[in-house]
Amino acid sequence: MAENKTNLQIDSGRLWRDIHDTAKFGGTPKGGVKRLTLSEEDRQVRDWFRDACEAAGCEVHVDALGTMFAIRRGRDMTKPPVGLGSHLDTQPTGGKFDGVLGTLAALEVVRTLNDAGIETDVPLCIVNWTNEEGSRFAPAMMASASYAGEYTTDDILSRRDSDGVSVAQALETIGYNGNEPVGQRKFSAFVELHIEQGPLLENEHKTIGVVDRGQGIIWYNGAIKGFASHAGTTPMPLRRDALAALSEVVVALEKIAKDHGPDAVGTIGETVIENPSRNVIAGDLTFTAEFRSPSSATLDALDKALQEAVTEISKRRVVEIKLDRFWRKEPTVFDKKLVDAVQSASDALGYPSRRITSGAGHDACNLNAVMPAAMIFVPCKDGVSHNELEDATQPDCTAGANVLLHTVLSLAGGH
Ligand code: HGY
Ligand code: MN
Ligand code: MN
Repeated sequence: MAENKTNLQIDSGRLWRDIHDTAKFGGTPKGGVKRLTLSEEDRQVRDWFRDACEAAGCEVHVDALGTMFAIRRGRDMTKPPVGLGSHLDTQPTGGKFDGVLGTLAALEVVRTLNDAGIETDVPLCIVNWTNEEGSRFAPAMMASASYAGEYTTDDILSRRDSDGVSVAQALETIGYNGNEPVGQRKFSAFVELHIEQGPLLENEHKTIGVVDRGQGIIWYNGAIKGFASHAGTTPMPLRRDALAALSEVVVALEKIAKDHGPDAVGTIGETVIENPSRNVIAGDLTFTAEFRSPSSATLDALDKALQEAVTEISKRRVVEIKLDRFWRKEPTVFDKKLVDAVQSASDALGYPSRRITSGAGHDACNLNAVMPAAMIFVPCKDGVSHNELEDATQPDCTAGANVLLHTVLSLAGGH
């Protein structure tokens, strides 16, 4: 492992500027970022990112799902690169840091090595993974899941958003329908820097989270078929009210998550009532639901309990409730050697750190199935994320990028 030149540090002001400059692509009046995957705003930030990587001497390639790979040459180009990066798409009420920090910090690592005239033994590859968020197109972490072989490219290209636009059409519209086969580009390792999106690091005054595990996730698409009828003339006992049924499902899911202890969370994030009207009892609606836990057995128990609750509510309320469990991601245990490399880099730089499980899903969680992967967390204000209030400090972002720099140097050999 090349000695850690801990006096080598990233350019904090440049990274901070990039984070705030790119926030204008999809910037919202409240200071957040709305940059749904493969949208016009995503195209703008992708173009900015491509130009910045090329200006830093990288060669940029795009695969069939629009994932961007920026290669920095190393001494031995026959060796697989060390990968670093994250995602640039955001939630509808996203912030400036989720995904962006890890992608721009990867660019900053390359710029810092350029400035220091450091050549690495093996190449580096900065990656911007398409559709990490899973908000416009499901599932989340879609492109890295395909890269890891969980889905075929054609399956993902055919996924549609709520307006019926397919991934293939959206890629073509923004000009990022690359020709490189998904999964062709191999890596020796992948390291992702990300805000924690939770409160632990901030509460414990830790600068670095050395991520050793990631929660497992189950996603459902739900539908309830009741009977639309007049809000004024239908007696309460005769109603087959889809929205009242959903409200029971929401409360049941919340109770199930709470009953399964601190290592379980559950959410119903979306619902759409078909032909809603204030004086019509809701007949048909769709909804989404999810569970997460670091334990696979707990995920099984959560799923079973929800299926039972839905069956009981459906019978009692005489409505049809369909629950399609269409995505399950097993809990992640990151590569021990790589996690230790992150720990050593953080220790060498003197940052207070702790081991931590990721509550959120990340591309690195998918990649860990096909290569050694690890993550670095930094605190975010009040642990808030997926909210326009999302915030982080320049010193913490700088510390995370420095740990990324030295972890990558230890893996890629820097001289
Ligand atoms: O859902 C997640 O955990 C990630 O933010 N896409
Ligand atoms: Mn993210
Ligand atoms: Mn996110």
